[in-house]
Amino acid sequence: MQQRILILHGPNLNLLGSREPDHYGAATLDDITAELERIAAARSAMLEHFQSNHEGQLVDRIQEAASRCAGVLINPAAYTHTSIAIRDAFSATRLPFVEVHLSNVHAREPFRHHSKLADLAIGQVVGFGPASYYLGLQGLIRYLSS
Ligand code: CA2
Repeated sequence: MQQRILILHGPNLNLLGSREPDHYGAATLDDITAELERIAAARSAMLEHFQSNHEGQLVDRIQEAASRCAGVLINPAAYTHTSIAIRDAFSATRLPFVEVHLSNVHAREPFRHHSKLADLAIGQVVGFGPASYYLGLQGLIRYLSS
C-alpha cells in the first residue's frame, strides 16, 4: 500500500531563500518540496505539505494526520525549543516522526541545543541544509517499510 507522509514546517520557514542565507541557504520551501516529491515518487510514497507560523495549526495538522498518514517529517523551527503542545500532539497520536533542521542547532546558541521533541522522534537530522529534509524523508520511509 502507498504510504502517506505529512511534511510539516514551523514558523518563518516560509521565508527560506529570501533572508539569512548564511544560516539557512538559498533554497526556497518550494525547492525543498519539489525534491521531497521526487524522493517520495521514487519510493511510491504520497506527501502532504503544510507550513504554519502558528503553533495551534501545527497541532491541528498532527491530530488530523493521525487518521490518514503513516508518519510525519517535521522541521518545527523555533517551536522545537519551546512547544510542549507539539510534543503532546505526537505523544497522543503516537505518529512516528523524524525531526529535521537545516542548521546544526548544536553549534549555535545554547537555547537551540535542546529539543522538546527529539526523545519521541524516530531520529533527528541536523546541519545538512535542505539535505536534512531529504535524508530525513529517506530514513522515515525506510522505517515505515521495515
Ligand atoms: O535550522 C533549522 O532548521 C531551525 O529549525 C530553523 C529555525 C530555528 O529557530 C531553529 O533553532 C533551527 C528558524 C527558522 C527561521 O527560518 C528563516 C528562514 C529564512 C529567513 C529567516 C528565518
